Order: sequence, then C-alpha cells, then structure tokens
Amino acid sequence: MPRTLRPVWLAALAAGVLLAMLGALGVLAPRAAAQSTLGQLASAAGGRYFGTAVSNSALTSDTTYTSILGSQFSAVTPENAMKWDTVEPNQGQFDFSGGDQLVSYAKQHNQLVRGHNLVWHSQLPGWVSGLPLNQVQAAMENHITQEVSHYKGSIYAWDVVNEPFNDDGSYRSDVFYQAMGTGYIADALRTAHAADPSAKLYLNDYNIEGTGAKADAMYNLVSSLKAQGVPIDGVGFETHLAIQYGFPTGMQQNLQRFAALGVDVAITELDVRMTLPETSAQDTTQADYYSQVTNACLAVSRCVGITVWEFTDKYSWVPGTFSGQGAADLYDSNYQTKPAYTAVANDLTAAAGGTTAPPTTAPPTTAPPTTAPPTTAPPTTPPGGSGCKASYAVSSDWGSGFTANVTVANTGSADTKSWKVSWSWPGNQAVVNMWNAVYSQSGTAVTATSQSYNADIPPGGSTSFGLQATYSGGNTAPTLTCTAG
Ligand code: 9MR
Repeated sequence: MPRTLRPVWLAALAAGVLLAMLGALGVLAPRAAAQSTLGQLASAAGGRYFGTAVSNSALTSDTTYTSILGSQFSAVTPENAMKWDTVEPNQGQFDFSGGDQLVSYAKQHNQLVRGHNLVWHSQLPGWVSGLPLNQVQAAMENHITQEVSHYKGSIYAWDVVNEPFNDDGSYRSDVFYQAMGTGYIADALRTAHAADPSAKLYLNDYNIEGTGAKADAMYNLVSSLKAQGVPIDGVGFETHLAIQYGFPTGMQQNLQRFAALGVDVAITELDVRMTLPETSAQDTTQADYYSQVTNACLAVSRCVGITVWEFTDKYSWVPGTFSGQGAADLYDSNYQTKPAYTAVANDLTAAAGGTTAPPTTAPPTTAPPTTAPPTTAPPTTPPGGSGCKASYAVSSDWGSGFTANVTVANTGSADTKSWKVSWSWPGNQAVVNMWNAVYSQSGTAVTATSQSYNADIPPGGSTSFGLQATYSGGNTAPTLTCTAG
C-alpha cells in the first residue's frame, strides 16, 4: 500500500468500525426510527419539553450516555445531585459540585433544568431529623434560600416539596410536618420564591396520576394554596408505573382538573417497570403505557413537558428497589431503543401535525443546539401594553456565526401570559436556530415568542432565550422591541 494512502485508509477504516459499533450499539437506530429527537418533537408539539433524569456518574463516565442525553432531550433533572443529603450533608456546609456539573452540561446543550428537590423526607441527612423541632423551620428556610440562591437564573422549575402525602391522602408525618404542621409547605414555597422569583415552583408526588384519595389530597392542597396567594406554579406527577398494576384511572381528566386550578402540570419521573425477564409482549404493553401518558399530557394545554426517570435501563433505579423488576426505560442497557421509544416519538409527531424536524446527524456533544424550529403556529400576543423589556447579549462570535442570549424582563405589575420580542437585523444576520422561544425570520425581521413553559413571567422576574445565527461583514446588535400579553 502506498505510504501516502495509509492515513486515509486508516481513517476510512476507523470511521467504518465506528459506524458499525454505533450501529451495533443502537446509537444510530433512534434516528432511523424517528427522524427528530424527542426534544425537537415535544417542542413542535405545542412548545413542550422532553427531559430525563441524569445520573452524575454516567454524565462523567459514559460517552454513549452523554451523546444521547445531549441530542435527544431538551430538559434534565439531577437524579440525586441536588438533594439535601448531597447538598448540605452537615448543617451549614454546602456542596453544589454535582448540581453545578449538570447545570453546566445543560447550558452547553441548551436544556432546561428541573431542580429536584428542596424538602423531602427521604435522602435527608440525619442532622435535620435529629434537630429539636423548634429549629427545623430555620434549617429548612436556610437550606432552601442557600440552594435556590446558588442556582438562581439557572433553574426552570424547582420541586420545592417532594412527596408530602401518604397513599391514603393523609400528610406524611415527617420532621417538617411535625415541626410546622401543614404550614411548612406554604413556608417552603414562599422561601423559594423569595430566593428566585423567576423559577417555577412545584409540588411533586407519586401515585397522584389517576384519580384517588392521594390525588384528591394534592388537589385540595393546591386549591387552598392558590386561594391563599401562596406562590405555586405547578404540580409534578411522577408517574412511576408498573404494567402489572394497570394504568392509572382517568389520568388526562386528573391532569386537566389540576390545570384548571391555574397551575402548570408536568410528568416528572416517568418510567414503566415490568417483571423480569423482559418479553416482547411486555414491551408492547409498556409502549402502550408510555403512549397513554404522552397523550394524556398532550391533551392538556398546561401540561408543559414530560421527564423520564433515566432514559436507559443501564442506570435505572428500579432493579435496586423492586427485586425482580426492571426494563422500565425507553432504551435498554445497550442503548437500543424499545417499542416505548417509538410509541412516544410517534405520538409527539402526530401532535406536531405529522411534521417532523429535519433529520439530525450523530450528535457532537459540544455542538450548538439542534432544536428545530417548532412547526406549530406561534401563540398570538393579546393586544395590550408592553409590560416587558428585552436585552440582547452576544455570548460567542466566531466570525461567520454567533450565539446570543436575550433576557426578557417583566416590567409590568401582573404576570405575563405571553411575550413577543421582535427586531430587525442591521446586517445580513440569519437565525439558524433558537431555543426557549418560537421564532420566525422574514428578510431582516425576526420575531421570537414565548414557549408555553416560559410564557408566564412574574412582575419583576425574567426569563431568557437563546439563538444561533450566521452573518458576514458586521455583526451589529439589533434594537429589540418587547410586548407582553
Ligand atoms: O432515582 C433515585 C435513586 O437513585 C435514589 O437512590 C433514590 C433514593 O430515594 O431516589 C430515586 O429518585 C426518586 C426521586 O428522587 C423521587 N421520586 C421517586 C424516585 C425513585 O425512587
């Protein structure tokens, strides 16, 4: 073989081997099954997000994991890294390193972050449960203030109180309840709101997906918090299902009745376990469950997104907790997609009007966002005063293209229902991608409108969206106009 050809040949061989390996691992399969990522499809299906819980050890050690994570998902939830026992293992001693790592990954991949969680009876360090009851409130408020302040501006939504109820709908008698009664919930929400007024504040629980005593208890609590003017923005429905226990009764109607209270709803920890060994019949039932959850969310306009509790069986919590059960996720342990993945992708595609975003190629983990422009019509902005102000900052410019962040601040006295930022480029800048807003560009004129999950900005609060654009010649910043509905 001529010496000069050797590197080319080696490169071709390496590429072939890599492709074969990726194919064998199933990494390429999802793109064949569905041309768009779950995040892109959810965005096109009414401006929703599709997220996953993330294990920090996988994030730092498994490149197949991170390449799927970075391409398929538009939101992330730390599976453990923001919990009390990790963040404040000893009183007043804070460790945000794991959460910081995920926030930084999410920023690079333009993903929303759901903060999980601030107040929970589990994964609670012994020093909290051992406190004299008259010191619990101060410890809780300090924990919330420190953690929410640390992540201010980086967290889309916080699970402020996690799993406050027993299955019969009575309050869980944990140390917070013992110290403060039911009032600890309102106190936690108010404390979180004071630390980051822009973050959405959620209560999150399991076994509230279908109607029943526990769902009723959560419903009554949210209704009473709303009536008292306590800052609550959403309810998280964990949705840890098992095919042997049947599908929750009336899930869509249940989500709808919560939404009617004036809160967002979200599927926050979806997985569907089965008794092992996994069989194709069980996979089919599992796909049907995933599909029913997806469609229940899609049918409720205030259902802002779906998060799966890990996307691969390789890192699922299920086998460690339920002996003999598992295979609960969209991908198996070898990163092959399952029928459940296809079912979810198909449901999202149908909800997006059957149009899918352009095919994505294999995802470089450092690539700019791959979110395709949503195909749904932008929400119309109701007429009214401009209660918002938008500011623009280029974050990176490489001579022929750039990324920029736009901050939208509510300068009015009521929550925004929607917002629209428009501008005219001074040069030949052309948007190629935008995240956390729905955009259109015609000639030099650009409009960016809110997504359903960031339309509501409280007075004094702000949100932001990002864009990537190309240009040649100068890259002068535009003047922005903001209108709020
Ligand atoms: O998936 C989490 C697992 O790694 C932890 O060991 C476990 C500890 O309780 O928590 C799991 O996540 C839980 C989540 O934080 C709250 N809802 C139930 C989830 C599954 O147990």
